[in-house]
Amino acid sequence: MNTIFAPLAPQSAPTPAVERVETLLVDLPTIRPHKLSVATMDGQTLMLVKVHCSDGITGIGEGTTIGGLAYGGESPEGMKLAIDTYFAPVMRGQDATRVQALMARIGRMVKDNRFAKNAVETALLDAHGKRLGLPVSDLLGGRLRASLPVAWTLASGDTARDIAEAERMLDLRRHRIFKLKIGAKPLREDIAHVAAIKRALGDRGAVRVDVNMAWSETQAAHGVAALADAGCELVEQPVATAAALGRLVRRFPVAIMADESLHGPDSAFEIARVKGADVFAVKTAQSGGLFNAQRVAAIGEAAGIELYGGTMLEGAIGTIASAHVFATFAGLQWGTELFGPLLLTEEILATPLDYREFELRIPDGPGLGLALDEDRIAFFARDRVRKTVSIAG
Ligand code: MUC
Ligand code: MG
Repeated sequence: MNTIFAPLAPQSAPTPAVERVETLLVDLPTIRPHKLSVATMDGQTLMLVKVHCSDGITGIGEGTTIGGLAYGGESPEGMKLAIDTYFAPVMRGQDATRVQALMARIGRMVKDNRFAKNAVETALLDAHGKRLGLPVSDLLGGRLRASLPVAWTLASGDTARDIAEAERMLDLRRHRIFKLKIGAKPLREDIAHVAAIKRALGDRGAVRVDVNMAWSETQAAHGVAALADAGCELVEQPVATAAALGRLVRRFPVAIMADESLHGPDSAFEIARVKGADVFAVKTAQSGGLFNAQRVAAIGEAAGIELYGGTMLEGAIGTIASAHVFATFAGLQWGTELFGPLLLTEEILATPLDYREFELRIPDGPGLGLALDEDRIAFFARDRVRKTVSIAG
């Protein structure tokens, strides 16, 4: 054979690799103080991560917490530091198309840091979806629904104000499920607050509560019974420990939901093993990523535990990443609380999210299906020099 004219092996495109990982903190105000038993929030900090790939594609992810370190072991500032210092060197030069393999590599070098891992995995999946022209939900097996029911959290700290807020949400046809944050006040006051709101809303609105672990088991024994009498249909994490939560599940017919005690697949398995909750509040950040959130849901479903799509009050990016995941759950009996962006005064997307008829529509474009308003993000970014407009005259 004439070697000079031997056909060349077909040239395949080089495998897209991670080129650069960029992080930034974006501080946004909330529409009103948001009062939880652990903290009062006047604003939210989004830790945004951009993964720039060698094929010119950039994926974006988000990490948020509630009240800095008041809710859990990670903060936006800590996530940024962990990603810049420890994740980025492990990611640079690696195949950007093998998301699970890259997350496993990160997992070998970085322990814990579930929220930061979730942010990075979101960015990798966003990039890969854009590369393939597929929504993230397709990368996760495909969506079972086009939109998700969304609860609203009443947490102004004032009963009359909360009732007025709920009425406005009903009028707007934006929310008809209301989650009340309690646990900061004496039990008797909290119960009166819940009962007054349920009385005002009647059958027009479902009422649930989140105690954020504030009660002891004996307080919870009184509290859960009184809440059931007041018409509350779901009690989220009334006590801190998984063991006490499991005992309450056996004691009361009202549904008890695990939130803070659910830290990904291992804890999901432990709770499922003892049937320690009626409902799982699945959160992508608490689970340590989108794939892990699917694993938590699968464990819950296998154990007969019902599902709810939770939030860490993420902005638009984290919210839509969660929506892509929750859309793949077969059972989502308690809907979701993906209202985070609506708690913020500022829009950071070129096209706002579509909340209507009590549901959030899941974007169907490639990746997360979102376009950022980069000027607004730059404006609200921490430590950025603000652009000022000088008026000549
Ligand atoms: C939590 O504990 O569930 C969800 C809604 C809200 O207001 O706070 C979060 C966190
Ligand atoms: Mg909760």
